[in-house]
Amino acid sequence: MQRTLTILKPDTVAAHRCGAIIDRLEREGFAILGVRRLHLERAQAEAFYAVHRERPFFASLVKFMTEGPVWVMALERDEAVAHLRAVMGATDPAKAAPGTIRADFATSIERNAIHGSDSPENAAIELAFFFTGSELV
Ligand code: 3AN
Repeated sequence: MQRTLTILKPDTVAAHRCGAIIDRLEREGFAILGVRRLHLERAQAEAFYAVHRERPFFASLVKFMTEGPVWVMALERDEAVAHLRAVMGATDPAKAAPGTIRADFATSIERNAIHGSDSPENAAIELAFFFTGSELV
């Protein structure tokens, strides 16, 4: 079993699509070990996306991620990191395969509905960013 972190982004929360996406995740075999609904502060979003600090879209990404509440979830299943990435689809919804979450719910490369950790190493870092170990049951 492996754990990964997902964020249902402000566009998903505003569109009331959290339930639809969670239904897909559960049908894909993910167990939800932890859930938090929170409105990220600017410093939190900047820290979470620090790896993208030099990218031209960084300021816009931080503005988007702080525009409204998000749902942060810790997920578990076998091959959780790779499987979540497959179920999410490509970053750009125009390139996301049919049937993926981003193909169905994202509206642009920025407003792309969902985040998923991109490696087991980053999953561990991102899980610790939002949850203490004892919170994940
Ligand atoms: P992913 O979310 O698929 O792992 P990353 O980590 O490359 O993609 O990008 C993090 C986030 O930054 C994306 N989810 C998206 O919201 C935003 N983003 C990525 N690339 C672009 C871009 N070219 N223009 C605008 N926003 C972008």
